[in-house]
Amino acid sequence: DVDVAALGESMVTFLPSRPGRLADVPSFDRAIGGAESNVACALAAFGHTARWISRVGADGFGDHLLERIAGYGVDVTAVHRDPGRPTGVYFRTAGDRGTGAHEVAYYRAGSAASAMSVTNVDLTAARAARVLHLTGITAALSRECRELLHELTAPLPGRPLVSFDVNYRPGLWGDDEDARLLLELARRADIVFVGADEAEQAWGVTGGPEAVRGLLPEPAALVVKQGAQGATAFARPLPAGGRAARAADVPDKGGAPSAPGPRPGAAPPVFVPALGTAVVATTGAGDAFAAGFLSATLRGLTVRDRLRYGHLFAAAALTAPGDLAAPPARGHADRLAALDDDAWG
Ligand code: KDG
Repeated sequence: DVDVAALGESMVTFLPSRPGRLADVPSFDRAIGGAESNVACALAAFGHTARWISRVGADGFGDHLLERIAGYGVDVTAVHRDPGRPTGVYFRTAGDRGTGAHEVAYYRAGSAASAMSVTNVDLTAARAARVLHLTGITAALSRECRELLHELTAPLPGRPLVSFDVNYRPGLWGDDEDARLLLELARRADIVFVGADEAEQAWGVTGGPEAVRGLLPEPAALVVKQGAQGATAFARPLPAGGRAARAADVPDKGGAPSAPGPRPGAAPPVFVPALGTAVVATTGAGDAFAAGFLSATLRGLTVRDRLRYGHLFAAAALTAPGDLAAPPARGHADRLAALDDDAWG
């Protein structure tokens, strides 16, 4: 089994050569994007075994995605080529300096990945992992993709730990099923990531992390990201059947052991402030955060340290213009994560 399998659509991304409206940008630089492969790439670059599962077109952009993602050390052998459908692409503008707001133009309707289904995706490869990472973006792509997520989040014995990043993209949803579907999927997961702003937009929750937990009491770990402020996690011991939970019982150096099985009762909130970072682009920061948190989860670290690794990975992504940044070097991250609370931030 790999440490993490991540399933979802990736696209060739076109980053603007200069700031301004999409209508005015004269040229673009090619990069790659895709929330789930971003997580797989960051984890592989940090030394974990990671697999990306998807479909791409039998075209040059599909070649490019496979080559770049494999270049991070990610196993791409479960990615299928579809000769009948193209690889998706998207264009974006530079974020506004103050708010980070940017325009995005997707060209992904009818893409190879949007046709992912329970019959044309390697479910065995998805399940042969300690953690299976999924996002709400996939739910917005097609009915077949929704069925696939439903299948992969079914509460079967021995399933991998399911990690779910809500990743609410209002522009991708063509119907008004978004709030219900995203909530249903989040409730079936073991680890959930959601921005406080997304929870408000998707579900109308305004009361902060505690209010989000009220809506999502089931997942063993819920992480509510609060932008530049920090993030709050509510984490119970992970389910005993989950493969990551068994591995987490063997802490690596510096990590506190986690208890072996689920324990009833409410998990107290743990807040960790974000690192002060000069932001270049926010795209991909949430994926990096998830990768850092999952890395620390796989290593059996404490809730505080899982959040710290999330912030450390996110800080690296915030300072890069594209989606993907190299995660911090392992030894450096370990030293920063071990700082006293007073020195952190
Ligand atoms: O999190 C970054 C992603 O949003 C970006 O890579 C594009 O996956 C993407 C999407 O579907 O929005």
